[in-house]
Amino acid sequence: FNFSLKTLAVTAVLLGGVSTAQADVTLRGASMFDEEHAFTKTLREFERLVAEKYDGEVEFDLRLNGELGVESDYVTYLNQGVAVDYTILAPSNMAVFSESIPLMDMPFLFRDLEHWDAVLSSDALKPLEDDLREAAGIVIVGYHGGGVRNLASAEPITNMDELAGHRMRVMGAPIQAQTFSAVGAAPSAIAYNEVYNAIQTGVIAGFENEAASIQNLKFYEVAPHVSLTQHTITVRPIVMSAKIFDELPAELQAAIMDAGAEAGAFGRALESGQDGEKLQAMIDAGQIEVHEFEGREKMLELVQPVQDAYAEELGATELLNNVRGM
Ligand code: MAV
Repeated sequence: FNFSLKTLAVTAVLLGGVSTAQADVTLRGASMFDEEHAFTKTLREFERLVAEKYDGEVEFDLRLNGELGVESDYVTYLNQGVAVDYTILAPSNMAVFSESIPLMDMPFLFRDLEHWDAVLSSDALKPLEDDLREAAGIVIVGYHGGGVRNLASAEPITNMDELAGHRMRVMGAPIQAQTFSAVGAAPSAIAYNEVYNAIQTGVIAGFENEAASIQNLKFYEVAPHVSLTQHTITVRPIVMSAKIFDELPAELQAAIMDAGAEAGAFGRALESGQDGEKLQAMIDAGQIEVHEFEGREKMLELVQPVQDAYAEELGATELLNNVRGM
Protein backbone atom coordinates (compact mmCIF):
# COMPACT_ATOMS: atom_id res chain seq x y z
CA PHE A 1 0.00 0.00 0.00
CA ASN A 2 2.78 2.31 1.06
CA PHE A 3 4.72 1.46 -2.04
CA SER A 4 1.91 2.23 -4.49
CA LEU A 5 1.25 5.57 -2.83
CA LYS A 6 4.85 6.54 -3.50
CA THR A 7 4.51 5.41 -7.10
CA LEU A 8 1.45 7.55 -7.47
CA ALA A 9 3.27 10.59 -6.14
CA VAL A 10 6.16 10.06 -8.53
CA THR A 11 3.81 9.62 -11.47
CA ALA A 12 2.04 12.85 -10.60
CA VAL A 13 5.32 14.75 -10.55
CA LEU A 14 6.30 13.29 -13.89
CA LEU A 15 2.97 14.12 -15.44
CA GLY A 16 3.30 17.63 -14.12
CA GLY A 17 6.65 17.90 -15.85
CA VAL A 18 5.28 16.62 -19.11
CA SER A 19 2.32 18.95 -19.20
CA THR A 20 4.53 21.98 -18.50
CA ALA A 21 6.75 20.96 -21.40
CA GLN A 22 3.69 20.72 -23.64
CA ALA A 23 2.66 24.26 -22.78
CA ASP A 24 5.85 25.45 -24.50
CA VAL A 25 4.99 26.02 -28.12
CA THR A 26 7.33 25.62 -31.07
CA LEU A 27 6.13 26.99 -34.37
CA ARG A 28 7.76 26.08 -37.64
CA GLY A 29 8.06 28.63 -40.44
CA ALA A 30 9.18 28.53 -44.04
CA SER A 31 10.86 30.95 -46.43
CA MET A 32 11.98 30.31 -50.00
CA PHE A 33 14.83 32.78 -49.48
CA ASP A 34 17.92 33.43 -47.33
CA GLU A 35 18.26 35.87 -44.39
CA GLU A 36 18.78 38.81 -46.78
CA HIS A 37 15.35 38.72 -48.42
CA ALA A 38 12.56 41.01 -47.18
CA PHE A 39 10.23 38.02 -46.59
CA THR A 40 12.73 36.41 -44.22
CA LYS A 41 13.42 39.70 -42.45
CA THR A 42 9.69 40.24 -41.97
CA LEU A 43 9.23 36.72 -40.58
CA ARG A 44 12.15 37.34 -38.18
CA GLU A 45 10.51 40.58 -37.04
CA PHE A 46 7.23 38.70 -36.58
CA GLU A 47 8.99 36.12 -34.37
CA ARG A 48 10.68 38.83 -32.32
CA LEU A 49 7.42 40.68 -31.78
CA VAL A 50 5.44 37.57 -30.80
CA ALA A 51 8.07 36.63 -28.23
CA GLU A 52 8.05 40.19 -26.90
CA LYS A 53 4.27 40.39 -26.63
CA TYR A 54 3.63 36.93 -25.18
CA ASP A 55 4.28 36.07 -21.54
CA GLY A 56 4.60 32.32 -22.08
CA GLU A 57 7.29 30.33 -23.83
CA VAL A 58 7.25 30.22 -27.61
CA GLU A 59 9.97 29.09 -29.98
CA PHE A 60 10.39 29.50 -33.70
CA ASP A 61 12.02 27.15 -36.14
CA LEU A 62 12.22 29.02 -39.46
CA ARG A 63 13.45 26.93 -42.39
CA LEU A 64 15.08 28.98 -45.13
CA ASN A 65 16.21 28.64 -48.75
CA GLY A 66 13.21 26.60 -49.86
CA GLU A 67 14.16 23.70 -47.57
CA LEU A 68 10.44 22.96 -47.19
CA GLY A 69 9.61 23.66 -50.84
CA VAL A 70 7.91 26.61 -52.51
CA GLU A 71 4.75 28.55 -51.70
CA SER A 72 2.47 26.18 -53.61
CA ASP A 73 3.71 23.45 -51.22
CA TYR A 74 3.34 25.62 -48.11
CA VAL A 75 -0.33 26.25 -48.93
CA THR A 76 -1.10 22.54 -48.76
CA TYR A 77 0.86 22.18 -45.51
CA LEU A 78 -0.96 25.10 -43.89
CA ASN A 79 -4.29 23.72 -45.00
CA GLN A 80 -3.52 20.33 -43.48
CA GLY A 81 -1.83 21.73 -40.37
CA VAL A 82 1.41 19.83 -41.03
CA ALA A 83 5.07 20.80 -41.59
CA VAL A 84 4.60 24.59 -41.87
CA ASP A 85 2.79 26.71 -39.27
CA TYR A 86 3.59 30.23 -40.53
CA THR A 87 4.99 31.85 -43.66
CA ILE A 88 4.41 34.61 -46.22
CA LEU A 89 2.42 33.74 -49.32
CA ALA A 90 1.41 35.24 -52.62
CA PRO A 91 -2.41 35.13 -52.71
CA SER A 92 -2.17 33.82 -56.28
CA ASN A 93 -0.46 30.73 -54.91
CA MET A 94 -3.51 29.96 -52.75
CA ALA A 95 -6.03 29.76 -55.60
CA VAL A 96 -6.39 25.98 -55.30
CA PHE A 97 -8.16 26.49 -51.98
CA SER A 98 -9.84 29.87 -52.40
CA GLU A 99 -10.92 31.25 -55.78
CA SER A 100 -11.37 34.75 -54.44
CA ILE A 101 -8.08 35.34 -52.61
CA PRO A 102 -6.03 36.05 -55.80
CA LEU A 103 -8.14 39.16 -56.35
CA MET A 104 -5.95 40.98 -53.84
CA ASP A 105 -2.77 40.48 -55.88
CA MET A 106 -4.06 40.59 -59.42
CA PRO A 107 -2.02 42.76 -61.80
CA PHE A 108 -3.09 46.39 -62.24
CA LEU A 109 -5.23 46.42 -59.10
CA PHE A 110 -3.37 49.35 -57.53
CA ARG A 111 -2.64 52.69 -59.21
CA ASP A 112 0.43 53.44 -57.10
CA LEU A 113 2.01 52.88 -53.68
CA GLU A 114 -0.29 55.39 -52.04
CA HIS A 115 -3.37 53.54 -53.29
CA TRP A 116 -1.88 50.18 -52.26
CA ASP A 117 -1.15 51.55 -48.80
CA ALA A 118 -4.64 52.97 -48.40
CA VAL A 119 -6.24 49.62 -49.32
CA LEU A 120 -3.99 47.60 -47.01
CA SER A 121 -4.62 49.99 -44.13
CA SER A 122 -8.39 49.62 -44.56
CA ASP A 123 -10.62 46.59 -44.01
CA ALA A 124 -11.63 46.45 -47.70
CA LEU A 125 -10.07 43.00 -48.13
CA LYS A 126 -11.72 41.47 -45.05
CA PRO A 127 -14.28 39.38 -47.02
CA LEU A 128 -11.39 37.75 -48.91
CA GLU A 129 -9.65 36.97 -45.59
CA ASP A 130 -12.84 35.38 -44.28
CA ASP A 131 -13.18 33.22 -47.37
CA LEU A 132 -9.57 32.13 -47.05
CA ARG A 133 -10.03 31.05 -43.44
CA GLU A 134 -13.21 29.21 -44.27
CA ALA A 135 -12.17 27.58 -47.54
CA ALA A 136 -8.44 27.07 -47.00
CA GLY A 137 -7.98 26.93 -43.24
CA ILE A 138 -5.45 29.74 -43.48
CA VAL A 139 -5.41 32.77 -41.19
CA ILE A 140 -4.01 36.11 -42.37
CA VAL A 141 -2.22 37.76 -39.45
CA GLY A 142 -0.69 40.71 -41.31
CA TYR A 143 0.26 42.11 -44.70
CA HIS A 144 3.76 42.18 -46.09
CA GLY A 145 4.43 43.18 -49.73
CA GLY A 146 5.45 46.28 -51.63
CA GLY A 147 7.61 44.85 -54.39
CA VAL A 148 6.85 46.01 -57.93
CA ARG A 149 6.58 43.21 -60.47
CA ASN A 150 8.06 43.60 -63.95
CA LEU A 151 8.70 41.24 -66.84
CA ALA A 152 12.08 39.51 -66.66
CA SER A 153 13.12 37.67 -69.77
CA ALA A 154 15.93 36.23 -71.84
CA GLU A 155 15.37 38.91 -74.53
CA PRO A 156 14.07 42.47 -74.13
CA ILE A 157 10.29 42.97 -74.28
CA THR A 158 9.72 46.68 -74.91
CA ASN A 159 6.29 47.01 -76.51
CA MET A 160 2.97 45.25 -77.18
CA ASP A 161 4.29 43.68 -80.41
CA GLU A 162 7.18 42.04 -78.59
CA LEU A 163 4.81 40.95 -75.84
CA ALA A 164 2.54 39.20 -78.37
CA GLY A 165 2.97 35.44 -78.01
CA HIS A 166 5.67 35.86 -75.33
CA ARG A 167 6.00 32.50 -73.56
CA MET A 168 6.09 33.45 -69.91
CA ARG A 169 5.55 31.80 -66.56
CA VAL A 170 2.78 33.07 -64.29
CA MET A 171 1.63 32.07 -60.80
CA GLY A 172 -0.99 29.33 -60.48
CA ALA A 173 -4.17 31.44 -60.14
CA PRO A 174 -6.37 31.46 -63.27
CA ILE A 175 -6.70 35.27 -63.06
CA GLN A 176 -2.93 35.56 -63.62
CA ALA A 177 -3.04 33.54 -66.84
CA GLN A 178 -6.20 35.35 -67.97
CA THR A 179 -4.55 38.72 -67.40
CA PHE A 180 -1.43 37.95 -69.40
CA SER A 181 -3.45 36.25 -72.16
CA ALA A 182 -5.57 39.38 -72.44
CA VAL A 183 -2.48 41.47 -73.19
CA GLY A 184 -1.41 39.03 -75.89
CA ALA A 185 1.26 36.97 -74.10
CA ALA A 186 1.31 33.16 -73.91
CA PRO A 187 1.35 32.46 -70.17
CA SER A 188 1.77 29.11 -68.47
CA ALA A 189 1.58 28.27 -64.77
CA ILE A 190 4.86 26.67 -63.72
CA ALA A 191 6.06 25.96 -60.18
CA TYR A 192 8.41 28.66 -58.92
CA ASN A 193 11.28 26.25 -58.35
CA GLU A 194 11.13 25.16 -62.00
CA VAL A 195 11.21 28.65 -63.51
CA TYR A 196 14.99 29.07 -63.62
CA ASN A 197 15.47 25.80 -65.51
CA ALA A 198 12.51 26.38 -67.78
CA ILE A 199 14.01 29.69 -68.93
CA GLN A 200 17.50 28.24 -69.19
CA THR A 201 16.33 25.39 -71.40
CA GLY A 202 14.08 27.64 -73.49
CA VAL A 203 10.80 26.02 -72.42
CA ILE A 204 9.68 29.57 -71.63
CA ALA A 205 11.20 32.91 -72.55
CA GLY A 206 10.69 34.65 -69.22
CA PHE A 207 8.48 35.35 -66.24
CA GLU A 208 7.44 38.29 -64.06
CA ASN A 209 8.72 39.09 -60.57
CA GLU A 210 9.83 41.75 -58.13
CA ALA A 211 13.42 42.98 -57.66
CA ALA A 212 13.99 41.38 -54.24
CA SER A 213 13.29 37.89 -55.57
CA ILE A 214 15.03 38.30 -58.94
CA GLN A 215 18.12 39.26 -56.95
CA ASN A 216 17.86 36.72 -54.11
CA LEU A 217 17.33 33.69 -56.34
CA LYS A 218 19.68 34.95 -59.09
CA PHE A 219 17.02 34.84 -61.80
CA TYR A 220 19.04 37.53 -63.62
CA GLU A 221 21.42 34.78 -64.72
CA VAL A 222 18.79 33.46 -67.13
CA ALA A 223 16.43 36.46 -67.43
CA PRO A 224 18.65 39.57 -67.46
CA HIS A 225 16.19 41.82 -69.35
CA VAL A 226 13.81 43.60 -67.02
CA SER A 227 10.97 45.45 -68.79
CA LEU A 228 9.30 48.09 -66.66
CA THR A 229 5.67 47.08 -67.05
CA GLN A 230 5.22 47.73 -63.32
CA HIS A 231 2.04 45.72 -63.49
CA THR A 232 1.74 44.64 -59.86
CA ILE A 233 2.49 46.07 -56.44
CA THR A 234 2.69 42.95 -54.33
CA VAL A 235 0.38 42.04 -51.45
CA ARG A 236 1.94 39.24 -49.41
CA PRO A 237 -0.02 38.11 -46.37
CA ILE A 238 1.79 36.72 -43.34
CA VAL A 239 -0.24 33.59 -42.72
CA MET A 240 -0.76 30.80 -40.22
CA SER A 241 -2.42 27.43 -40.39
CA ALA A 242 -5.86 27.77 -38.78
CA LYS A 243 -5.56 24.20 -37.45
CA ILE A 244 -2.47 25.25 -35.49
CA PHE A 245 -3.64 28.78 -34.62
CA ASP A 246 -6.95 27.60 -33.16
CA GLU A 247 -5.14 25.28 -30.73
CA LEU A 248 -2.93 28.00 -29.27
CA PRO A 249 -3.62 29.74 -25.95
CA ALA A 250 -5.78 32.86 -26.39
CA GLU A 251 -2.98 35.17 -25.17
CA LEU A 252 -0.63 33.75 -27.78
CA GLN A 253 -3.26 34.17 -30.51
CA ALA A 254 -3.66 37.80 -29.51
CA ALA A 255 0.13 38.33 -29.50
CA ILE A 256 0.34 36.76 -32.98
CA MET A 257 -2.35 39.04 -34.43
CA ASP A 258 -0.66 42.15 -32.99
CA ALA A 259 2.78 41.01 -34.08
CA GLY A 260 1.48 40.16 -37.56
CA ALA A 261 0.08 43.64 -38.08
CA GLU A 262 3.29 45.29 -36.88
CA ALA A 263 5.65 42.96 -38.71
CA GLY A 264 3.61 43.49 -41.89
CA ALA A 265 3.96 47.27 -41.63
CA PHE A 266 7.70 46.84 -41.01
CA GLY A 267 8.02 44.53 -44.02
CA ARG A 268 5.98 46.71 -46.38
CA ALA A 269 8.14 49.72 -45.62
CA LEU A 270 11.25 47.58 -46.05
CA GLU A 271 10.39 45.94 -49.37
CA SER A 272 8.75 48.96 -51.02
CA GLY A 273 11.68 51.13 -49.88
CA GLN A 274 14.27 48.69 -51.23
CA ASP A 275 12.64 47.96 -54.55
CA GLY A 276 14.32 50.70 -56.60
CA GLU A 277 17.64 50.20 -54.81
CA LYS A 278 17.66 46.52 -55.60
CA LEU A 279 16.98 47.15 -59.29
CA GLN A 280 19.80 49.70 -59.31
CA ALA A 281 22.16 47.34 -57.50
CA MET A 282 21.56 44.69 -60.17
CA ILE A 283 22.10 47.25 -62.94
CA ASP A 284 25.34 48.42 -61.30
CA ALA A 285 26.55 44.86 -60.94
CA GLY A 286 25.90 44.26 -64.64
CA GLN A 287 23.34 41.59 -63.78
CA ILE A 288 20.33 43.14 -65.50
CA GLU A 289 19.49 45.56 -68.27
CA VAL A 290 16.37 47.60 -67.68
CA HIS A 291 14.03 48.58 -70.54
CA GLU A 292 11.15 51.02 -70.68
CA PHE A 293 7.92 49.38 -71.78
CA GLU A 294 5.73 51.26 -74.25
CA GLY A 295 2.13 50.19 -73.85
CA ARG A 296 1.42 50.02 -70.18
CA GLU A 297 -1.75 52.06 -70.77
CA LYS A 298 -2.85 49.62 -73.44
CA MET A 299 -2.25 46.71 -71.05
CA LEU A 300 -4.38 48.35 -68.41
CA GLU A 301 -7.19 48.90 -70.91
CA LEU A 302 -7.12 45.25 -72.00
CA VAL A 303 -6.96 43.92 -68.44
CA GLN A 304 -9.80 45.85 -66.83
CA PRO A 305 -12.63 43.83 -68.43
CA VAL A 306 -10.89 40.64 -67.28
CA GLN A 307 -10.83 41.95 -63.72
CA ASP A 308 -14.49 42.95 -63.98
CA ALA A 309 -15.53 39.51 -65.20
CA TYR A 310 -13.51 37.74 -62.50
CA ALA A 311 -15.01 39.88 -59.74
CA GLU A 312 -18.50 39.40 -61.11
CA GLU A 313 -18.08 35.64 -61.17
CA LEU A 314 -17.03 35.75 -57.51
CA GLY A 315 -19.83 38.09 -56.54
CA ALA A 316 -17.11 40.59 -55.57
CA THR A 317 -17.99 43.46 -57.90
CA GLU A 318 -18.75 45.77 -54.99
CA LEU A 319 -15.47 44.88 -53.29
CA LEU A 320 -13.50 45.57 -56.48
CA ASN A 321 -15.27 48.89 -57.05
CA ASN A 322 -14.66 49.80 -53.44
CA VAL A 323 -10.91 49.07 -53.81
CA ARG A 324 -10.71 50.97 -57.11
CA GLY A 325 -12.48 53.93 -55.58
CA MET A 326 -10.10 54.30 -52.63
C1 MAV B 1 8.21 36.12 -55.57
O1 MAV B 1 9.27 35.37 -55.15
C2 MAV B 1 7.27 36.38 -54.40
O2 MAV B 1 6.34 37.35 -54.78
C3 MAV B 1 6.55 35.12 -54.00
O3 MAV B 1 5.57 35.41 -53.04
C4 MAV B 1 5.90 34.45 -55.19
O4 MAV B 1 5.42 33.19 -54.83
C5 MAV B 1 6.89 34.26 -56.31
O5 MAV B 1 7.51 35.47 -56.64
C6 MAV B 1 6.20 33.67 -57.54
O6 MAV B 1 6.18 34.31 -58.57
O7 MAV B 1 5.64 32.57 -57.42
